[in-house]
Order: sequence, then structure tokens, then C-alpha cells
Amino acid sequence: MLITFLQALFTVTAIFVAVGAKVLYAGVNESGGEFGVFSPGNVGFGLPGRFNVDYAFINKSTVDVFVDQEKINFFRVTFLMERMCPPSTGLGSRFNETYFSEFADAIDYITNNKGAYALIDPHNYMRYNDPSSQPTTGSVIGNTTDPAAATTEQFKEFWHEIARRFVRNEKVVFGINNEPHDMATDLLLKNNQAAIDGIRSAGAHQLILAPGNGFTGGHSWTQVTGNGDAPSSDFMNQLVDPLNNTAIDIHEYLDIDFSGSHAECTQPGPSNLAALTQWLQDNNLKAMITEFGGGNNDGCFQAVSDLIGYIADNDVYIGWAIWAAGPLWGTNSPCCGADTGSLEPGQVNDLGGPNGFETVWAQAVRPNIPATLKRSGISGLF
Ligand SMILES: *[C@@H]1O[C@H](CO)[C@@H](O)[C@H](O)[C@H]1NC(C)=O
Ligand SMILES: *[C@@H]1O[C@H](CO)[C@@H](O)[C@H](O)[C@H]1NC(C)=O
Ligand SMILES: *[C@@H]1O[C@H](CO)[C@@H](O)[C@H](O)[C@H]1NC(C)=O
Ligand SMILES: *[C@@H]1O[C@H](CO)[C@@H](O)[C@H](O)[C@H]1NC(C)=O
Ligand SMILES: CC(=O)N[C@H]1CO[C@H](CO)[C@@H](O)[C@@H]1O
Repeated sequence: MLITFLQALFTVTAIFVAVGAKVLYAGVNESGGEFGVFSPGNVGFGLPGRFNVDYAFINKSTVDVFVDQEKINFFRVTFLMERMCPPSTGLGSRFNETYFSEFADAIDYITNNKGAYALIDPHNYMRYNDPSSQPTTGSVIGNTTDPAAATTEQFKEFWHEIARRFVRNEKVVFGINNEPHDMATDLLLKNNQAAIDGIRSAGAHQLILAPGNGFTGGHSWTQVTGNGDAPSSDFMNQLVDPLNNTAIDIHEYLDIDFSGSHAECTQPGPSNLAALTQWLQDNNLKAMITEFGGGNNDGCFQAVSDLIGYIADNDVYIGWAIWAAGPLWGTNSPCCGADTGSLEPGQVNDLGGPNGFETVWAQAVRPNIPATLKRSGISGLF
């Protein structure tokens, strides 16, 4: 299906030569840097944690598989802000250099050794200081009535420092934060703007991805979310990037409640994204879908294919990354049922059978990886 579509697209672009590239980035989430802290009510559990035991970023061998055999060009690499900036010193420009160097080694391998793009993803739900029960714990950044909360200014310093350290690596992408939710949408705008300002003031020109509220869900982009929080669409078109190199970061799961936790895919990506697509067009903005996924069944294979096809079909979308691979998933499934497992090559699922790399990836992702992904140059919208 998609091949036919892409051929049609190439014909069209050949006629109207000036049309920009479509899907520039395609890849996978590398989850693991944020692991080992979940222990409800147990503040500080798993911090700072042990490298390769409680947390890990990538397995270089499986990154090789993804780049050399699968030909993807994009990895979203998660980390925890409480590990990068220990609560004892607070959010800002002072890092745990051990954790930073472990993270930077993963980014360096993906970008400099393998030539792929890497999204730097603070996996913190726009919260900081208590990850023990993510996504709900931790003080919302910039909440001025919470004396324990990090400030928007501290968040800006944090991003300035990250950008300063990666300023010469043109293959990084800066993801402001994973899945903000249940906070004032105008505060999210302020925090996103602070991150952009911090990054640009460091002299970094690379692509930035800015999330919305409501777990940055695409289906709910134009709707009230959480406990009456204004739609992301009311605010995120007010972001100002002096370099015009910021896109919207979207997550879109395909199961009944968009959580990515059910085995069946019953929410159609294309129609659920229609209002977002219109908003992006109206505001001359681009987006990337950095989380989606599905289980080991025909319905999800179809739904995942349909979503990737929709992304290719609409040039407001510049790329996608499926959830999730990563070195610490083991037999666990990041989404949907014991028979799925993770997307990490070489592993099995909870039942001892083939994991998602052999099933979901093989059936629904591999056939849809564009041959024309961006391979060189600074990360950006083109
Ligand atoms: C920094 O991170 C390393 C690795 O997780 C850890 O062993 C060390 O205790 C951390 N230091 C601080 C001050 O948190
Ligand atoms: C901000 O902090 C106050 C005081 O701790 C708290 O009641 C409120 O729920 C917080 N707001 C958000 C969005 O978390
Ligand atoms: C960014 O976009 C605005 C509005 O289209 C334009 O005026 C400005 O020149 C652009 N800046 C750069 C650096 O391209
Ligand atoms: C890394 O991946 C390779 C190839 O799939 C596998 O053989 C190896 O066991 C993995 N290492 C770790 C530490 O998971
Ligand atoms: C481990 C982890 O971070 N999982 C996340 C996967 O994506 C879902 C939905 O976006 C999040 O809610 C989880 O926290």
C-alpha cells in the first residue's frame, strides 16, 4: 500500500520540483535511561542508580542492527532529569558528570559513529524532583505556588547547558520534555519558550521539538485536557524560535484510551489526527510523531501501517519514532500484552516467543521505512 503511495508521491514531487522532503526521520525510542525509579511513595528510590543495572541508554549492537540493516536514521534517547541534575543541587546547569558522560557516549555513538540523528529526551512529564511514580509525581516546573518546584528560569539554564555541550553536533535534536500533562497550558508555553531561548542563547541551531499538554496527544491537540486545561492549539502557535527550526512533538497511541497499554488497536490514527493536521497547516508548523506503537496482532499491524502511511501522506509531518526498544526491557512489553515484547533485536517476549522486532516491526514498520531519509546536514525541518 505505502509503496504505491510513495511512488505516486514521487511522481507528484517530480512535477512540482520545489516540494520539500517529506519524512526526514524514522526510528525508534531507546528507553532505559529513565528506568529503575518507579516505587510509589518512595521518594528518591533508585536515585542516582547504577549504570547498566538500574538504567542504561542503548545497546550499541542493536543500534548497529537498526542502522545497518533496517536503515533507520533516528533514535529517541530517554534520560531522567533527576539523574542529570541531582535533587541535592537542583535543576540547572550543574550536571552529574558521570551520568552525563554515559548519556553522551550513547548520543555520540548514534550520531558520530553511525551517522544517525538522536533526539535528546528528558523523560520527565514537565516535572522535576520526584520521579518515584511517574507520570504523576514531581513538582510541575514553574509552579510558583509550589515551593519545592524548579523554576522556569532553572529549566532554561538546564537547556542552555545541554545545548552548549552539544552545540557542535549537528545530528542531535532537542526534545524539550516528554509528555507534559495536567498543568496550565500557558505555563507549558512559558516553559517551552524558556527552553527554546536557553538553547538558542547557547548558539545551537539544531531542530527543537516542543510538546503540548495532555501527554502531547495528537488526537486531543485541539481539545481541553486534564482537569480543564486549555487546548495545546490555543498556545503552541505562539512559540517564537528566532531560527524557525522548531517542530511540534506528538505522541499518538492507537488503543482505546490512547495510552498505549492495550493489546488491541481500535483508534484510527489518521482520523484522530485530522484536527491537528489542519492546525499545523493553518499555522505553518511541522510536527514529528515520537511515540506510537501497537501489539502483536493483525489489527495493530494495520493500524501502525496506516499511521505511518498518514505521516508520509501529509507533509506537515517530518518523521516518526515508534515506542520502544532499549537495553533494559528484557522480555517486557512497552505496550500491549505478554505476547508482544519490546522492539529490541535479539530478545524474546514474556512467553519466550519472538518479540516485537520480529512481529510488529517486521510486519508494520520495516515495509514502511522510507528509502529517502535525511542522512546528512544539521537537524532541521528540511
Ligand atoms: C552520579 O551518577 C553516578 C552514576 O549513576 C552515581 O554513581 C553517582 O553517585 C552520582 N553522583 C551524584 C552526586 O548523584
Ligand atoms: C502547584 O502547586 C500547588 C501547591 O503545592 C498545588 O496545589 C497545585 O496542584 C500545583 N499545580 C499543579 C498543576 O501541579
Ligand atoms: C522566520 O520566519 C519569519 C516569519 O515567516 C520570517 O520573518 C523570518 O525571516 C524567519 N527567520 C529566519 C531566520 O528564517
Ligand atoms: C546487545 O545486543 C546484542 C545483539 O542483539 C546481544 O547479543 C547482547 O546480548 C546485547 N547486550 C546486552 C547487554 O543486552
Ligand atoms: C517507561 C515509559 O516511559 N513508558 C512511557 C511510554 O509511553 C507511555 C505513553 O506515552 C507513557 O505513559 C509511559 O510512561
